[in-house]
Amino acid sequence: MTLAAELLDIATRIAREAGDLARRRREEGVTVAATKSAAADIVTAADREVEAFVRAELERVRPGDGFFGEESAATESATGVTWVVDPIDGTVNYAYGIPAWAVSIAAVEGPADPAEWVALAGAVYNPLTGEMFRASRGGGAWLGDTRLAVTNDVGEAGGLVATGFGYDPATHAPTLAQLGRVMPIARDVRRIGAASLDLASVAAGRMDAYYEKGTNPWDHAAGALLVEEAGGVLGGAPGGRPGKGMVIAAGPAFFPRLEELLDYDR
Ligand code: LIP
Repeated sequence: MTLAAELLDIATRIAREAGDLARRRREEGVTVAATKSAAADIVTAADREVEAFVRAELERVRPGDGFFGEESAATESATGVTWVVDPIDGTVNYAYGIPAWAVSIAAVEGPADPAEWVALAGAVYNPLTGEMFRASRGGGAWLGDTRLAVTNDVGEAGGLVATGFGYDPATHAPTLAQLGRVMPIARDVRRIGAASLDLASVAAGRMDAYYEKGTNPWDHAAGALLVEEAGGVLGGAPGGRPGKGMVIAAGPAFFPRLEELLDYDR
């Protein structure tokens, strides 16, 4: 078994257990534990508990690996492998009871700078639909037994484009200006509220493209590998064309049309 396949098995098992834990906690009710960058940027008690569970499991089965999660301090890797974890991606959906949130777990190799990471394995699990999206480097992207492939020719109607809006009010005006530029080439626009599911949707051909400014590695590391392994093109994420601040993902024909309308830095 290759290292990537081994890491994917671990990511998949832990994502399933973590997602099921988060689902059970949701059934008991939601406790908002804190806010982060803005009042709207919330952390629930379940975010913290699920991240602690994932972290402890990874430490047990892969001692020495690094950890880079949304809710706790990062640790450096002694093995070259780092786990990039969002225990509940789509926390606002989770809190409101909207069934679009996921556990996102990626294993990456590389130095401390996330821009230089190479993702080896990634799992994105939506416990409410039971869908486990998974990919390993060179091993393809999968949903169950179905190998995933991005869409390519979007035709005259334009692409179905997913996006997101950051919590920082200073970014809202430029974000809306970018959206205005994209609309003419979009069939329609979706805002799902969980970056990992947006990227998994592009990998699965359910969306033609996704872009968002201001996501963090834990939001996009696993999903970016899904897109790459499904034949998509990436910008601004590990494995993608250089660009910081914005992630862009689409099929090979649609990607350049979208990229030329967007600005990675704004
Ligand atoms: C969220 C994303 C969402 C994005 C938010 C945030 P969280 O992750 O997935 O789509 O627009 O900025 O990063 O905070 O719910 O894990």
